[in-house]
Order: sequence, then structure tokens, then C-alpha cells
Amino acid sequence: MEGKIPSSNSKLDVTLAWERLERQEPQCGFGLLGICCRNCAMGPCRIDPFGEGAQFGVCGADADTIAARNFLRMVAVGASAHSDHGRAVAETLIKVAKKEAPGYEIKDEYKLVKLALELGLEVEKTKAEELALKVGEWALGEFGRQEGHLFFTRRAPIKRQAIWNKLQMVPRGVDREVVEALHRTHMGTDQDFRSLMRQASRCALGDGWGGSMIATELQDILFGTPQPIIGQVNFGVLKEDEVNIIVHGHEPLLSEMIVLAAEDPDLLAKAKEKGAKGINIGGICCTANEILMRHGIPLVGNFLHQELAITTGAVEVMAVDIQCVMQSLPQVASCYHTKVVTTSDKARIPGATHLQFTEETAREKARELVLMAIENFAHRKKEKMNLTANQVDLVAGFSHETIAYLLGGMFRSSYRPLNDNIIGGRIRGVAGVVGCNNCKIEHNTAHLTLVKELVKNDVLVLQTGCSAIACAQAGLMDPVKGLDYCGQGLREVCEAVGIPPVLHLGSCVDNSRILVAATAVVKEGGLGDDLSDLPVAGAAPEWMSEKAISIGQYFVASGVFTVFGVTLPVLGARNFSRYLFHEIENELGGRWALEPEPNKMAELMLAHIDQQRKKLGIDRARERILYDMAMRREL
Ligand code: SF4
Ligand code: MSK
Repeated sequence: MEGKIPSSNSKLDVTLAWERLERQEPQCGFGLLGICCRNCAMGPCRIDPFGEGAQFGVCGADADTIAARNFLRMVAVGASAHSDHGRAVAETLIKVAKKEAPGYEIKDEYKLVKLALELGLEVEKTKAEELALKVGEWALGEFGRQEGHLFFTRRAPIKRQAIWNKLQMVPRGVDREVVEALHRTHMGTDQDFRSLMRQASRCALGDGWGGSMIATELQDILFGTPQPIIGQVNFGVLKEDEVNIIVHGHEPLLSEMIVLAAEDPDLLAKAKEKGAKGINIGGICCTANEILMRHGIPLVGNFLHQELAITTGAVEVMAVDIQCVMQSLPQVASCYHTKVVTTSDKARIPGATHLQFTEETAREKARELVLMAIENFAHRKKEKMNLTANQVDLVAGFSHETIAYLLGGMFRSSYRPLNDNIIGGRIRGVAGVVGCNNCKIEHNTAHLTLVKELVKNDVLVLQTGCSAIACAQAGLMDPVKGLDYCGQGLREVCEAVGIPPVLHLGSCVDNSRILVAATAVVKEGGLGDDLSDLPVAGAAPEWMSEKAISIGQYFVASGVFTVFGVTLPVLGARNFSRYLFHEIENELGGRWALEPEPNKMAELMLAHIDQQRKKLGIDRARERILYDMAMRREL
């Protein structure tokens, strides 16, 4: 199912994303370069990138201001999406604590107590529900905080915090930073690209070290901290003889309940009455990652599989929540029996059935949705079915905690073995490869080419989002088969610990796990005293969403060299581009790079990792000592 779809798919009588892209071409060059503005009614204005025509908007804004304002708006939207997700989880935790959300429970009390202790709450003789209420209320307070610093920013290395303080970019409250970002980009407000970018960093940090981190922490408390778990991926996970329900989007709040409902004996009996052997749940995008990480629910695919999954003709219901859901789904579904069901008041689509989900009614709505799928099973049209048996095994569930546990053991869980192997050179460095698909490039190829090149060169890869699903499909998350792609040093470590060379850390909000893991590596010692000292790099080779820009900016503002593929809508602004790709490093220790070609992207990342190794004085330590059995046992 990978690759380019023919431009006219008349047999199916639907248009898919690739065909719609062709119909958009040629796309607007000003938009691609980031130099058009419609922020007021004197516009829209556009800047001539060749320097011959208009160089200023009607208000006098130049290319740098226009591109930086557009960039900051992307960060604000991305940060809002992640953070509103985090807010919904905080509200759910509060309702669970008040027993107003039947069906939910606190699955990881240990993590709840740990977080409560970190927050300075009294934990002794305090019931889990009381603690959950306090933690939930604290989290909501972080969104509306007006002054001071977001609490989780103190998790960063001291040196990083000092940089943020000096540059006055420590986020105050999540919502405040988004509002200020939008204010600054209003016509005639902030018109200095450096100043706009300081707010972009503050807003993005409010996402990574704020909204997203809150989402991850509280989801772990509510649904359990992921542990290594076996799963499957590909269209082969859809079953010919079962009721198939796909959950798609980002929040695990409803999908957790759907997973429970699918195990309900009454509903299973009803499915059998209708001739189905069972009820099968599969996921797409980050909702998929969430329930894979905690339940081993199979992955159907990633962002660009959403329309294709319906064309299998074997999906009874596709339930969507928020973000990355194409408006075309009901149109595609209209050619089949599939029902597209929206579940969030924030994300409605004409032509879809809306089933309003709230925490109070989640359990019954999940049952309703499963029943809808069971009833729809009889409407399948055999002649339109197009299923494959192809599926691939993977191991997911690598939270920051489980990585430390796997490396160090339950009683001395630590990152020491990882640091030692980086210092010793078996592991050359660590890369975070994340983000979406984009139909401007062949589906998944940039993710796979980049990640294969990195692991071949002994770089351990941490993944989230759709990039993780792409690599799982290619077998890179199989602890045995994945080793075939590794360089010898990385292979030895992965074999000894029993992990694949590419670790699935979860959904888009779980990029916060990468920040926490990288900080743990700094705190373990021996690799510098800031995130910007580490031999690490980040990448989003097939990005498309504004959330990716927010993630990229909080990686950069945390000191990480970050490469994006496809394109970046900044290239029409010369000074602003120079700032992002070079000068920003002098302030933040991290910088942006753009490289659409994945092999060259890998070269850039490896060159950066080697440069960091040299600065740390560990560049000569890459002559390797082969592990003997005693050393493997010790690891
Ligand atoms: Fe044009 Fe300035 Fe208005 Fe933007 S804000 S549309 S550049 S006049
Ligand atoms: S789902 S943001 S397409 S990674 Fe998180 Fe995939 Fe990108 Fe959406």
C-alpha cells in the first residue's frame, strides 16, 4: 500500500490525498517560501523573492518579519494542539479522582506518588484519589499560570535553565505563551524576527516542557506507564472474519474505553450473532501509538494510511478524535460501508456521524460505537474487499522509565550503561526521529532511508508518531530482525540488552519522553552538562503539521541540532533563514537545518554527532572492545 497512488482512481471513484495534491499544483510559491501575509485587510501582501518587485507589505513589514510571524503562528497552533490534549487529560484525572468518570481508574499509583513528591505534595496517609485531584488541579493551573515558570522546566539540566533564564524565554503559563504569540503577530506589533523567535522558543518550550509533558505524565498515571510490549503493524491486522474498528487521532481517552468495550462478553456475543468471529481494534496515527504502547493493540498504519485503510472495504467504523484527521474520510467512506464517527466537540466533519464523548459517558459511548460497528458488519460488500495477510511484528513501549530499567535493572535502574557505551563508542550517538508523512514525498521512504542509515552507523534511534509506525512496518522495531540493519557496535549493545535498535517511545506528545531521557543522560554524567553537549540530533523527515514545527522549535530551544525534510516555509526571508539555520545556535546551542534528501540528512546528523564527540573528547574512544560473555552479563 506504499508508494504513489495513480492520479485517477476511477475504479474506486474516490480521490485520495496524492491525487488532490496533483490538482493543487503548481502550489503558491510565495506560500512555500513563507513570504505572504494576510494578517490585516490592507493585504494580502507578498514579497518578491527575486528582489525586483515589492519588498514590503502595505504596512512596511519585510520578508523576515512576515516569515517569522508565520513561523510563530505555526508554533502557537502546534503548541495549542498538544497542550489542549494535555488539558483534557488533566480534566479527566480530576473527574476520575471525584469518581465522575465511570470506567476509568488510576493505573500507575507509583508514578502518581512520584509526581506528587516532585511537586512537594504531602503523600503519606493521602489516598490516591486525593493525590490525583491535587495533581490534576496543579496541572490545570499550569495552563492558566500568569507568572513564574512552568514547573517541568526545572527538570531540564541546570545549565539549560540558566540559558533560558538569561534569554528570558522560560514559559510562564501554557495558555499565556500562546496568547502572547498571537498578540505579537497581530499587525503592527512585534516586527523584529529575533524577538518573534524568542517568543517562538518560549511558546514551544511551553509545549515540550509544559502541555505535552503534562499529557504524557498524566496519561501514564491514568492508563499505565508503557512497558515493552509485542504488537503488529500493517493492513494485515484487519481481520476478514471479525468486526474491524479503527481508532484514529491523538487522545487515548475514548480509545481506552473502546478497547475495554471490545472485550465485553455481551458485545462479543452480539458480534457472533451477526456472523463475526470477534471484535478487532486497530489504530492509525497517535491514538494508535497510545493504545499500542499500553495494550499491544495493533497498528493499521500512519497518517497517509487513513484513507487507504477504508479502501480495504473491511472497516466497519473509523472513530476519530482530534488532529491529523482528513476531512476527506466521509467522502472515501461513502464508496464503502464504513461509518466515520467523530467523537470530540472540537473536531467535527460534515458527513461523519457525531457521537459526543465526555468522560462521564465514555463507557456507554464506547459501547454504542462498538454496537454501531457490529450492526454495520452485515453491510460489507465482499466484491469491494481488498485485504492482505501482510503484518509485521514489533516491540514498543519504551518509556523513559523502562529504558532506564532495561539498561540498569530494577534495583539500580540507570542510564549508566548507555552513557558508558556512548563514551566507549559502541553507540556513536542518539537520534530522535519523529513526525508525520507528507504526500509530497514517497510514503515513508524518507523515514526509512534516514533511520536505516543512522542505525547502520551505530546511532540508537528514539521514535514517536508516524515515523515510529513507518519504521515498525519495515521491521526495524523487531529486536531480532532489526539487528540486521545495525552497525556492529550498536548491534552488540542491542543484543546484550535485548532491545531493537529503534525504540518506540509513543505518540507526538511523548516527544516529552525524549526530553526527559536526554536530560537523564546528561545527569548520569560523562557527556557534558547540558543537552547541547550531547552527541544527539533530531529529525522530522516527512513533516507536515504545525505540531511538528512546535516540536522542532522546542528541540532547538532545548539545545538540539534538528533537521527537517520536505521544505520549510522560511526560505524567502534571507536574514530570518540565516538566523534559524546558523545564528540561533550561538544563543541556544541548537539550530535548525533543512535537507529533503534523507541520505544527506543522515550525513548532517552524523557529522553533528561526531563534532559533539570531538568536543567531549570521546572521538578517539570509538575503537571497540568486543563483548565477552562476562561483559554481556554485567550489562
Ligand atoms: Fe500586508 Fe502588513 Fe497587513 Fe500583512 S500586516 S497583510 S504585510 S499590510
Ligand atoms: S499523528 S502530527 S501526522 S506524526 Fe501524531 Fe502523525 Fe504528524 Fe499527526
